[in-house]
Amino acid sequence: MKNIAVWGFSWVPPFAQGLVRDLRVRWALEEAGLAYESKWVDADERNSEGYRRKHPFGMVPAVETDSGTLIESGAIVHAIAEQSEVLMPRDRRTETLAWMFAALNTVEPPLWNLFGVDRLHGDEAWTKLRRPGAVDEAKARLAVLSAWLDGREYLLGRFTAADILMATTLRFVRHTDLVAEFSPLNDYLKRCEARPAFQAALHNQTEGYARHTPAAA
Ligand SMILES: N[C@@H](CCC(=O)N[C@@H](CS)C(=O)NCC(=O)O)C(=O)O
Repeated sequence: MKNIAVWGFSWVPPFAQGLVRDLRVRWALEEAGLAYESKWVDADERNSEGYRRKHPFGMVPAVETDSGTLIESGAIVHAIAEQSEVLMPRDRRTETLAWMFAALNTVEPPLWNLFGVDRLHGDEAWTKLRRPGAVDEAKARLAVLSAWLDGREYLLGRFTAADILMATTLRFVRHTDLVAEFSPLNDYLKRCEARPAFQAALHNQTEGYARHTPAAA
């Protein structure tokens, strides 16, 4: 993978900063030691024909490389991990992949749902009825995940690409105390976020927003 460009949103409101999924891709590239360029798309451009040729849904992240364009944060992190022993140990590829799917397919849906209830639709009446169930569903997943992490530094014991997807997923409920309620989970998230590669990725994403902050924001 060469000449890598990562597309993210040029700006998002503060409640979403540090959560947009190009963070996963940046983090994986930083862990793998692969250089990349940041490219930014704004709310209007993302629906343009030009951008939709990169990402058919007009979303981020999209990644351009010398061998083509990639979409879907999980698939992109996987493609990067395929090239990095740090992210996908050769003898534990299947396990790594299983936990990558667990992050995206089992843990992300209830956490993203709660994020939507609270942060995207919080001022709508229906959320009052929906929220208790959404919290219960998130908690049920977090309880199991926390038990798995009790006594493990990372999902597979050692750090892999699965931790990038899991930790960024846990951040979707950073506006609640749900992660803090489970100390193995809380320690895990802090451990992941303390990694220099995570810090570099967050810095690169946030720096982009600082440069593009709308005058009225
Ligand atoms: N499953 C996709 C989801 C991508 C996604 O939801 N991206 C958000 C930013 S984090 C986005 O572009 N939202 C704009 C929209 O929903 O149209 C992935 O993991 O890449």
